[in-house]
Amino acid sequence: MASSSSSLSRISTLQNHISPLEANNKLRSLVKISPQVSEAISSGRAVVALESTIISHGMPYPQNLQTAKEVESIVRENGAVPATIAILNGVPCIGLNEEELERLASLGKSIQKTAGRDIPHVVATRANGATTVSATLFFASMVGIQVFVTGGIGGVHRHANHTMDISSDLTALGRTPIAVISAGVKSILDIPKTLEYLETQEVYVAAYKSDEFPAFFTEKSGCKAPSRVDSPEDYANMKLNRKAGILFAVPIPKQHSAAGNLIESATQRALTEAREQNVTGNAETPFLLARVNELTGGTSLAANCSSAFSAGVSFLINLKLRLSFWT
Ligand code: PSU
Ligand code: MN
Repeated sequence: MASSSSSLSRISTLQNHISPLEANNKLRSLVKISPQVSEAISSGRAVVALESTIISHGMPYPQNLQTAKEVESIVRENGAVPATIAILNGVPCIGLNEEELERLASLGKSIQKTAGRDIPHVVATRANGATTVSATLFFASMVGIQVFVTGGIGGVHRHANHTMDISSDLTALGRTPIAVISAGVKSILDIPKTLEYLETQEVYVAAYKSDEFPAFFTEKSGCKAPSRVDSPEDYANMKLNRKAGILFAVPIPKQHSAAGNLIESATQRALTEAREQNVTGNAETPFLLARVNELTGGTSLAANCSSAFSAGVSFLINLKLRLSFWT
């Protein structure tokens, strides 16, 4: 059905004859919001955006499906509505049903990793796309969702001084006023440079109950957090009407943090392999995540993803209970 001529006419409808504003309106009209998310948005209930590349490319099947379901149920148990975001057959979907989640998880890396720049292509060719943090921020802000929970965000890659590889997650955060809650940045990336770049992008960064910025698997990265938030009350004085995003880094609970040294040596080895095998661009993060997982025993790390998620979710649920943050 999706012949190349119909794909081309879809591209021309989307891009050729209309202004950028009209193109965004057109894209908005293609978006499908699930009944639960739509009801929650219109009645002002809490909605939490969740990305889908972490499901397709960040973890192996079936742990990915299990984690995705667990995260959704944690959000639900706390009275909020989860909105996992992905593009299915060219339709940007805000909120997935069980069957769609299963499809996304089992497709794994065969689904296209979709950052912000890839959205027009995936939509126009009616492809399936798993949204990264940058693309998820775009759709979440389009429908008015204010909070987004994920595991680890993309950042400045090691050797970025040679490769210029800096995740578009950081620039998207710089222009999207959404609060992203994550377990920090994995040490597959250059964490000090990532923090510098977030500063350049005017992203407010705070660690929760810690002076140090966390490194996803471990509570500490060796970098001081730009600021610290100890309670939701601390956060209450902040105004959300800025143009840039906010990054809350919630350290993984102590009992779940895996041995830092083991992960660091696996990371070093995975980075060497990536260079030897000439893995670059958007293939690098999934390659490194998979190799570090393999080298450190897989399942235990996949389980850690859900602990890190839980930490993020409990932080924002706390926020919701104590502040009228959601409306
Ligand atoms: N880091 C992780 N887990 C992930 C990702 C990053 O620890 O799953 C995924 C996220 O979807 C993130 C994306 O938005 O990778 C960043 O990819 P890149 O480095 O190609 O920009
Ligand atoms: Mn990149």
